[in-house]
Amino acid sequence: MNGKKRIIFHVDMDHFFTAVEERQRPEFKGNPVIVGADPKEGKGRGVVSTCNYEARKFGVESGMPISRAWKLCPEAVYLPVNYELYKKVSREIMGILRKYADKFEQWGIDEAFLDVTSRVNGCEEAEVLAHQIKMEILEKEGLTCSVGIGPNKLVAKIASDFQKPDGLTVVKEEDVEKFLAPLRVRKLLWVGRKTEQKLKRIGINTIGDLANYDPTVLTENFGVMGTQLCLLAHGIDRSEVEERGEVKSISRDITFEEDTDDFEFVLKTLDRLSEEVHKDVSKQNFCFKTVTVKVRYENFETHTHGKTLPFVTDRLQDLQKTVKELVQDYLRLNRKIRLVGVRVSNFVSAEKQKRLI
Ligand code: TTP
Ligand code: MG
Repeated sequence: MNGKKRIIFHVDMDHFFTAVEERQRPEFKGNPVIVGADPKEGKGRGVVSTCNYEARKFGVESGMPISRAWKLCPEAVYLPVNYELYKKVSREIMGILRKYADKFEQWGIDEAFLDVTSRVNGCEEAEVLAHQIKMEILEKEGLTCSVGIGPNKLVAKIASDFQKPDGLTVVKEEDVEKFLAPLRVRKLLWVGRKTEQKLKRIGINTIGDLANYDPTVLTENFGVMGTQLCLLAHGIDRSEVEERGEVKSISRDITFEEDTDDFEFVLKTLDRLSEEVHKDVSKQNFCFKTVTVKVRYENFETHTHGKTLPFVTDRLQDLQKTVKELVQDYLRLNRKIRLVGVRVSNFVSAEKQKRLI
């Protein structure tokens, strides 16, 4: 770090699962919507995954037994969890966010940290950038999010939760302690229900109470965690935004309606799968280096064959040409094929790639 003050964003989608559902079915908008287990008219056994803000007015919340949600709000629209769909939307959103950051870290399905230090000068510019991000997500995905801006991950994360939905909260370094002081200790990362109870017993309810508490007593009571808690309460967090390479590969498989030895057809299918994979890769702003094909014969014997290119690319032609090359050996065997698949991996973000050139 060159001494420049860090500027970190935390972006968190608003009522994510239900927002995606409402996007698919606009007629639900304005009504309470709950995604989770089947309520079975109050006899269901699972939990609420999430609910929209209309349902929250009735006291419904994530993690609550679905039977309790039914009691609180029987008139809500209840929907099952369509995880594949949310994951797909999540990947697209992460693709948008990734290009705005020097360093990017996905945190759960609908959240991410962005280190934007080199992209802006000061908090005003950071705020403009955050508006731009919110706008792009709204235009491209039709979804709102809340953004927190702070000098570190801890403060950014708490800030994104401060005004929800569709919020934007900026906390300057000099205002950190004032911002945190009135909030419940539970808001701090790593403070779970148990620690919260223990802190309560010694009279600590807010982050301010914790910041003012004698650090030696905290260490006596909580060990190493006591010291950590003390730092957090003062808004100190030096952890870096870490590139985790969350998405390791993107692939598509298809099982033929009937086992086939029509190799023209197999090649055409692989071309189509490559197009689909390529679409996903582009959406996420990735370049790739490794291409793998999968072939399953009629007796379920399955083979994969991969190749790492001598260059990084984001071009469909490169993908299709490599897939053709890789599959040749399997086609020569004249055996009936049941399934084929295409996978790309070894990603570099396209932004980074541009900077490297
Ligand atoms: P959150 O970001 O915690 O919640 P949210 O996006 O629904 O609402 P908010 O506007 O307050 O951010 O979680 C993201 C998604 O993760 C959420 O839409 C559903 C899922 N989830 C569960 O399945 N179970 C849970 O207990 C929680 C907290 C979330
Ligand atoms: Mg969320």
